[in-house]
Amino acid sequence: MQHPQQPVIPEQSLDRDCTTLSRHVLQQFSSFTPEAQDISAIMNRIALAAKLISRRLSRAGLMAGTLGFTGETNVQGESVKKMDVYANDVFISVFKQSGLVCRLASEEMDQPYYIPENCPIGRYTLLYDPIDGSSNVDINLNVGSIFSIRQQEGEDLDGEAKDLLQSGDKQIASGYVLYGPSTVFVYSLGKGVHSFILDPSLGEFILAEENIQIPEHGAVYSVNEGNYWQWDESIREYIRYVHRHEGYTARYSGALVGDFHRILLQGGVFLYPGTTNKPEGKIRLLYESAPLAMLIEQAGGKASTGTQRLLDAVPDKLHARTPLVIGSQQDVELVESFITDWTRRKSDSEETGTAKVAKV
Ligand code: FDP
Repeated sequence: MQHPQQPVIPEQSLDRDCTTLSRHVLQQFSSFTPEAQDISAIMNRIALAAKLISRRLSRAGLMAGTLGFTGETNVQGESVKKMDVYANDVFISVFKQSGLVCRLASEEMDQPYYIPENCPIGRYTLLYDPIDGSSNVDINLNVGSIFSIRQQEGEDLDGEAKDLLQSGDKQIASGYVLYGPSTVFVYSLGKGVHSFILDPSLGEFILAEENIQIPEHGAVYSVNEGNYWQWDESIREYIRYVHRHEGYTARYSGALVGDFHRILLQGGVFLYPGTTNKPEGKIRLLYESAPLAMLIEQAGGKASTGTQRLLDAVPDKLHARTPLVIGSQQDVELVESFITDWTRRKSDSEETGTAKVAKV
């Protein structure tokens, strides 16, 4: 009951404004354990990184030395952008002297980066893609950051981080930041998927949606169709199928985080299959597809390599890639059915020596 002398407070909106990311993370734990404090502190630092990157991106066109390429090539053989370097350094800087994270591994670094003052006390490893979709940076379109947190297993005395070469089920948290018209932070600790929007006036991520559930089916298919000539016949058959049936629409922004976010909220499927030039596709397992796979499963969707559950895939190296099919359950299963069907027909035709028959 309201006390007569107390002002009437619009409780719902205030409660919502006070549900910051850090409060929400702590609420995910049943008690204020050391683990709860650690994870909350890690999330706060990732949020700080997100704010720094968001600030830089919003001013990029106004500041000298922020856009364009550095002239270097990264471990993936891709041209490095100045924003990639900045964002990569931001993640390292926010974890310095934290005592939380001993190792960081990212798309931009050949080997894991060890923060000496945090080792060996820092029991966690942060895997991240600092700027995902970096071809969008110079044209002021959406980009993202993706992250995954794993427990460090063993001492890693040889510095090879071999304990990271395990399945995606080893992740204890994952998420992404979408730098769009607003900056959105989405995360999961294995208890649902939750989104937050950066309120620039407060400098805080405020709860937008809790326990997001992806629709079982959506109209969107999101794929770079320019690779059609390089795909396996099964993927071509799937694409011909959606071209020839009512109810499908294509969306592809060139930034996985943006395309994934649309599908998480509205349903559909994102795919980056293997190509002739890149049989494993383009998307990196440890810091791109596995974190998103954890989120999609938590939201009731599905993530697959096309032939197996994505979270079961075990990388053979830090920068391993996998084909990725991710999104609504029914839409992922439809893509998988084309792959299974084609594989079966191919092996039948090889056995009998008959010609391959196109399905659609
Ligand atoms: P980028 O290389 O620009 O960082 O995995 C990285 C990624 O972008 C995804 O964000 C995006 O979906 C995809 O690659 C785009 O690749 P294509 O240009 O080959 O379609």
